[in-house]
Amino acid sequence: MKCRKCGAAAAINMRHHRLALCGNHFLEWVPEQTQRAIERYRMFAPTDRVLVAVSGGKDSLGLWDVLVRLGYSAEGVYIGLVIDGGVGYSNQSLVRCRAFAQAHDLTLYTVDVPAELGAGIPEAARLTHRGQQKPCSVCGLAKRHIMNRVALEGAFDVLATGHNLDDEVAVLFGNTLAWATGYLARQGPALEARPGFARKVKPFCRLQERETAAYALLRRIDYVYDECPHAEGSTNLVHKDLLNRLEAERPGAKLSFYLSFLRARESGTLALPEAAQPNSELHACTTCGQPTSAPGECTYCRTKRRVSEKKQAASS
Ligand code: Q46
Ligand code: ZN
Ligand code: ZN
Repeated sequence: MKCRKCGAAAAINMRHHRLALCGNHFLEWVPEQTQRAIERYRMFAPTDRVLVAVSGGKDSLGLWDVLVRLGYSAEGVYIGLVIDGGVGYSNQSLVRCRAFAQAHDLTLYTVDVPAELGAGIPEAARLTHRGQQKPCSVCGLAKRHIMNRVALEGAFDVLATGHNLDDEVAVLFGNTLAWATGYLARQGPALEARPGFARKVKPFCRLQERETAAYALLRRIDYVYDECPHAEGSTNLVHKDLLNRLEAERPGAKLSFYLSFLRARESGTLALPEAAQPNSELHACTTCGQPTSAPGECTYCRTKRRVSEKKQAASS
């Protein structure tokens, strides 16, 4: 297989694009594709300040690298979840993020979840019974809350995450199976800012996971290979596996499913009920001030309060 641009040996063959490229041309292609997505979905302008949520994985560090190469002002935020006591997965993630920021002379904000929430993620889930089998619900809640806070406090124009096509399609597939119209109405490459909520974008949404992995490898980005141990056995991974099998049989199925969905919604062919649109009636949390759907405290602050109460009860 030869590179379509220069005829050298191809480093990657992207069957769904009918495109094979050598390493050098692939390293040009990824930023070009990212820039196209940024423009197509009006994610942000060249002068905007971007906050990239980094986990130490290939997608988020790859995205940070691409944005910097494209000339954007991009700073990073790392949220220390303390998934496994901070010794294995979590610690390795922070080490990789710090090393990347240092090597490229970039600013990295780090937030320590136990210091914020009163406990690491698995412990908080256990104490609040929010994670009967998995701590992912508390984890998602804490990540959304903290990322939003850092983006707003730092007056960033936009918060960027490294979600790739495989992530987006798996979520779309899950939401479609459940006909979760509320989630379908909100899923997309760019989520507008609302009072108290930062604008959120996913510039890698049209790149497959194997492409972001190839990019990170070819750029020699030192990233964490392991997934979070709690991801194992999740419905999301089952959907990813199914979709990979479909893609192997029908190259382009994933991209077409995702882009057709976005086009149908954009054109109004797929009319999602108004009621499913983001709730316009939001209240400021009485403790932290972030928006919440019901008057009083937001779910994050309630969780934090319960963690503290449980810990106090256990120590007395
Ligand atoms: S939600 Fe769950 Fe992830 Fe949090 S606990 Fe791990 S698997 S990191 S995307
Ligand atoms: Zn080439
Ligand atoms: Zn709150």
